[in-house]
Amino acid sequence: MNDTRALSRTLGFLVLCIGYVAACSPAGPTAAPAPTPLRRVLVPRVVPEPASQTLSGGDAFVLTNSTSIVVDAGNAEVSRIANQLASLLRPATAFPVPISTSGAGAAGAIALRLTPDAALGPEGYQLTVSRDSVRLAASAPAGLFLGMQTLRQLLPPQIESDMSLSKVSWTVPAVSISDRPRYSWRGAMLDIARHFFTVDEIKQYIDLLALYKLNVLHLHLADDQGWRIEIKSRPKLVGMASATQVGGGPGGYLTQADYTDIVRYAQERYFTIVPEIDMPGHTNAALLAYPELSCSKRAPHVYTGTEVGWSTLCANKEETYAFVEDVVREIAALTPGRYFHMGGDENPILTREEYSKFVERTQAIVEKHGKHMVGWEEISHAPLKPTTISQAWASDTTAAAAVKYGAKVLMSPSKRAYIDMKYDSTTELGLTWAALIEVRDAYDWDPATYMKGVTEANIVGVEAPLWSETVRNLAAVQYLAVPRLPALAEVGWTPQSTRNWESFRTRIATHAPRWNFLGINYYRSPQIPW
Ligand code: TNX
Repeated sequence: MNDTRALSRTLGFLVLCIGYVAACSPAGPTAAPAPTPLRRVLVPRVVPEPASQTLSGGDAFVLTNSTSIVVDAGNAEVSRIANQLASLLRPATAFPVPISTSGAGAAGAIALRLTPDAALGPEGYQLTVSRDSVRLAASAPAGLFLGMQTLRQLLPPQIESDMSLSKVSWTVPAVSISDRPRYSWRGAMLDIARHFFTVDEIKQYIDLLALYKLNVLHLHLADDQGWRIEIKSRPKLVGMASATQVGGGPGGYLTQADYTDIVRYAQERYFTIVPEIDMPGHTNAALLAYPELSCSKRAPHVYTGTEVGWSTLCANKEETYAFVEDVVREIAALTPGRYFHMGGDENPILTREEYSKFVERTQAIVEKHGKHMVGWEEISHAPLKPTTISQAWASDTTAAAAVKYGAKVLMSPSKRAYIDMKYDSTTELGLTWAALIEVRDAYDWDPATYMKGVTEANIVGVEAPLWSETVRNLAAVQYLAVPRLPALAEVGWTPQSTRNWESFRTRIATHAPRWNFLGINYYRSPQIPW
């Protein structure tokens, strides 16, 4: 942990002690006559809101020095999740939290169990907390991992501290939760092309997304300003093409080993990595390395500005498809997830026919390498396979065109889900071309009715893109993402009928102390009762 993160965690603790007198007082929360902090501790605070939950009203479970985690013997994956939970609980509590495999009852313990239950689906879970035990059950490991995030949020925010805090009462309210997501794709996109982000920064972003039960990280790996992933058969891509970024900084790229490391980290958190190589537009960096892929005779130049829609691969050259083949083959081989994103956005240079031909041939290459294609909504100008996913960002006509091919739609409407937009006119970071997006704008919309011709059955999920023209470091990423990303996470997870802005704004307010402990920079929206 670096010093600034440690410092911000310590500051988080101090802020918390001011806001939550009861939780920090030497006598613990029950002794101090502090009704406001106590009430705050007890209000529901889980984000995204579970599909169904009941506060039993009984005594809370209290984590103590003798609390253990119990798992069934013989399942290494469940044991790994138990270890993740123990690693979450140990630093702040300083309790040993041993893990045991014992068939016997789980009195006084946290039990993690796989039990087949079709109603829960692959990501659902059941969490039952009473004074005597915490029982977390799911039909698949992903459900246990997601349920663990709920348990985490039910604990006091101090649980996120990496210093031990001896005066906290580690209670979990007595609840019964049965939960599963609305959509199977709950994503965030990080643009590491406009500004480069390191492996460690990407992992820290995954950690934040995991807290809100997202399960897809889409990496935008190439654009005009930089190429960000090593392709062994195309070595020039990691020369000059990767050594630039917006504003002229040094750029950078992920080696294949780096990418594999991210994929593994993501898998351990039940995330799918969706790699995007934006083509045929947004390809100036690729053309710097391989100018023969251009239709134009002019030599490409390093580009560090932020204009879009001016570069393209040549759709009429066979060399272009040999290049696409090399890139897709190598990235597909490194990617266990089912998808390859080919970009496809903003290309006014190619004719409709040329563009369409490029998309169709790329789609065939992607399928040949065992993946399904994803592309920004413009791809529906070409005939799409039903296995292809169109990422809707602007127009209902284009989204509806994808539906006509039987393709599914991933909802990223720029006026709601583009977290690179400013919150209001005073926000320093961010862009404004789509909208100013306050937290309520990000929260208050229904994917199933947002676009004409796109209904619930056509939608795979919701994704929050974070383009990085103005975003230079992780603190900036966090500021734009929080609290809009938790808002969009709830759009993607919670049934529409259960969602409610008033409830969201009070629940998310209780997360600020947690973010302080985690060292997460966030926007103090005036819409939230902090
Ligand atoms: C549009 S929307 C883009 C990106 C920019 C972004 C900035 C879309 C598919 N493409 O190239 O980075 O706006 O908000």
